[in-house]
Amino acid sequence: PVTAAVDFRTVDLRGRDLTLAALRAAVPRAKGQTVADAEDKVLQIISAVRGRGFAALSELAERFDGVAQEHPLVPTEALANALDQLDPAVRAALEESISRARKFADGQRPRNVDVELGDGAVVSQNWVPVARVGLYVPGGLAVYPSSVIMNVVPALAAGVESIALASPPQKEYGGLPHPTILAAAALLGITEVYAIGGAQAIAAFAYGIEASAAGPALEPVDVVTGPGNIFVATAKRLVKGVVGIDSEAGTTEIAILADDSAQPALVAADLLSQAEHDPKAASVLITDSEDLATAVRAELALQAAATKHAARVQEALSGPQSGVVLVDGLEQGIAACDAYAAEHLEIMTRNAAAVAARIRNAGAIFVGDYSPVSLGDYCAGSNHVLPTSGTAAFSSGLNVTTFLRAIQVINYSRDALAEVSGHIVSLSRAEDLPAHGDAVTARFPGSNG
Ligand code: HSO
Ligand code: ZN
Repeated sequence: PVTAAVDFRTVDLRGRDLTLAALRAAVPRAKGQTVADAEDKVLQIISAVRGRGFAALSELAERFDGVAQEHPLVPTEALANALDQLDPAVRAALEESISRARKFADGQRPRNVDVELGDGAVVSQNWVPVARVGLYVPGGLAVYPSSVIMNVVPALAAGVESIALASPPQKEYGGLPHPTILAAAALLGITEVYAIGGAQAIAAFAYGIEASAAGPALEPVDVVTGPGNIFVATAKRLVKGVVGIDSEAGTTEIAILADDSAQPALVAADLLSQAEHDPKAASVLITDSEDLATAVRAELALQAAATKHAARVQEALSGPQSGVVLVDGLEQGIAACDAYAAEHLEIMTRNAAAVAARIRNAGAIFVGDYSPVSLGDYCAGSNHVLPTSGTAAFSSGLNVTTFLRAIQVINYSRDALAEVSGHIVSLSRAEDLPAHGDAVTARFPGSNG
């Protein structure tokens, strides 16, 4: 059989008692491809878009996408046409994906709470959607109608009223985003779609663009979400604070924690599936079984030779960001998973659900032989916009709360305020802010508080 030259390297952690920081440094991860590296270029793009609006966007569309563009708004007829011409099998699949994503998103909506802290002393927490969001759907090496669903469905479930979508212009489609992306947007009832790529889309959403001779304004948004390459992830980091963002969802990663009970062909197929996204994609196997590692390597060589995007896959699997991490056993395996904090983590061990319950850091966890990452990419109901490059240690995948704020509402009666007024006065004196106390005592003239 034909095999591909895949250089899937080994990191051997066995017998080493490493601190968390040392473990983090030891697990495979791309160096020199960090957000900081892209920062200069992205800052230039952001300032061009802020300074010169649609004119800058059309120059960038020319430079990066090779298309001539006056205004990036996609005409509504183009959306309707794309839906008309959509392959029925793809339409059915998108509809199933939307229906599962909707059910799960609706189930996630957090409940408002009212807590009575004393007689007439009520504090509430209300979840309120942001008014307007900008959702990014990448282009690049593949077409991602599934990412339209992953962005739009939780925003709709949160109750966001104004939704704009952007995706790179495609030369072969007359400068519009890919027709399947337009069709997915139309299926979800989204009408404000822009042909804008990469960092420039994030900048346009964050700062907005005023109306001009080129066409109508692009109103600024409150939250920007969506996956993308390193430039998109960097742009999101740079506009954070001006707008809210989801997580840093950059180049894709899969880690698999497996023991000797795992099936090598399935482990290899899953590692390969995410390597297909990008030559910089990361595929990591964490195992205590040398036999499994050997068998997976052989499978990777076979499968990587036969797959459609063989060159991309071989580059990804052979890069420094991919490889096998050999561990002493389950405990060290779990520690390695937490240190790596994968975007996607598959558990292919005995008692997979119990092992999964012990993982602290991951964007999403896929349990057992029948929950591959591809299921989550398209049709599980879960979201595929997830934190990458270790940011899962502190951030979450896209979900309904990404588009909500928790607003606390304070409602005390006269008597309820009187009950704590002395404490407020004491604390205001302790902080040398006596006017704070005065604001309370002013409500009770004649009493000696
Ligand atoms: N695995 C990607 C999402 C995706 N895969 C879209 C296929 N299409 C990042 O989670
Ligand atoms: Zn994928």
